[in-house]
Amino acid sequence: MTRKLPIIAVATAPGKAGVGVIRISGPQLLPMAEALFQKSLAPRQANLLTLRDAQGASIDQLIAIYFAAPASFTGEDVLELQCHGGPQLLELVMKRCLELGKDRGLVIAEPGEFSLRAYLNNKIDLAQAEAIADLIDAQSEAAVRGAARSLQGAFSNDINSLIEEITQLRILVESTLDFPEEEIEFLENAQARERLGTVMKKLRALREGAKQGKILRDGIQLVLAGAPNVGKSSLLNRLAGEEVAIVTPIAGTTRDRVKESITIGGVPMHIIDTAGLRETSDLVEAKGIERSWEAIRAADLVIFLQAPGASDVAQATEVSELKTQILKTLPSKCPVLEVNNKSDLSGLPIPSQGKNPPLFISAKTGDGIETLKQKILESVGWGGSQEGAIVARRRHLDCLDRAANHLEKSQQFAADGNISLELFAEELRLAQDQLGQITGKLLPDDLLGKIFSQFCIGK
Ligand SMILES: Nc1nc2c(ncn2[C@@H]2O[C@H](COP(=O)(O)OP(=O)(O)OP(=O)(O)O)[C@@H](O)[C@H]2O)c(=O)[nH]1
Ligand SMILES: [Mg+2]
Repeated sequence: MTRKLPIIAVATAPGKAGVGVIRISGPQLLPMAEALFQKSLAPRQANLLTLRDAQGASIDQLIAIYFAAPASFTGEDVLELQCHGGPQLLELVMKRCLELGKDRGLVIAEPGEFSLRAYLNNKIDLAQAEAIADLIDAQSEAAVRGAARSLQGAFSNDINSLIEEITQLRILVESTLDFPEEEIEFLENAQARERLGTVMKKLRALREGAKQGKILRDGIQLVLAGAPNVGKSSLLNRLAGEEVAIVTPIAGTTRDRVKESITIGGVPMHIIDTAGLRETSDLVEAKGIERSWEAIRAADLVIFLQAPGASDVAQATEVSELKTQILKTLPSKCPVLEVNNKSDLSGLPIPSQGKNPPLFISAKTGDGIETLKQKILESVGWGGSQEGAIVARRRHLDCLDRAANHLEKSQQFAADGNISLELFAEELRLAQDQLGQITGKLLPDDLLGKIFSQFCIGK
């Protein structure tokens, strides 16, 4: 994990391009860099140079920039080669570098190893390293901006200031642990409960922001489910703005899941159209329906689509049975939006009843689709504001949840009749550890390996 050998990788995407960048990082790189070009390299300057093979034949004319440690991305010496962007050419350049760097132990970098080194050399913290990967993987403009904010440290700063506040509280508490008879007095004098209350409030706000950040990063798995022929595929096509799925008047048209990614209000949505749910003796359709249930089991949001025709009693019962079955299958906390399609057919004005009027749309005419989009965003808890948004991961949310649990426990140990300063302080410490895991201050080594191995090579 913490090897000290110099590493090399192509930093740009595979394929043909005007420019392809190769990056080398390691301790004391300058002699190797100068041996490559047989020229001295001025640090932090663009050097236009020719790279030659062992026989002296030119491989490429390129721009080399040398960054001396610690003023580089990884905190080590870094050599960046901006070559012409041909895959074969980059391979040749890599080969030549590996040849000349052999004595120094130059090896090909593992996925995420450059970012890992930046993290280990304290150039960035873990949340920022994750933000680099998220910036590159961002699926919408809002996600790009959120990842950039996290990379600049917006999320880490909030976490760090919370850790600092907990530290101050711990210092106060631990300094009075030796005087147990004064526990109540201490809590009051130090305004410990109020301060804890403030920390908890800030943590809640941070969690809310991180929840939004996870939606921005991962998007939403939105499953369109319902009986055959209600217009699921038509709705997918309407939302996607193109004919992605086959639509016919025949019930049972969609046999397999059809997936399309779009953005709604800046939020990435992975929409999954499924086979209509019904009893069937057709083997292929039955397999498709099993896949519909699988999609429902993994959904972040399900749209349960219905259409007119359910007015006769038998069908109405079927619809309500289907609804019950869907509700039973969903992951816990996964919201369901009940939507009535084909509003153009019924010819009725769209009714509005109470707080949550039923949603009526027409996939055919586009009626009600804008309202549906708003409802989709509301259902998944999207706050609507992208200002100041960051990106966050499940890992961050889990740490914030665990930290909140510890703070709640510490609050219990500060409650009248149950005061224990020792346990109060211990829960504060545990909450702080959880927050520290987000920025990587306290992180088990195996987890570190897991996080960075998900990066791509050259990052
Ligand atoms: N009038 C009207 N017809 C619609 C609307 N939406 C879909 N349809 C029609 O309803 C029929 C079924 O539509 P699909 O989108 O294939 O329905 P589905 O739910 O995907 O059906 P399966 O794949 O069989 O489960 C087609 O003939 C569509 O043209 C709508 O809003 N209004
Ligand atoms: Mg369909």
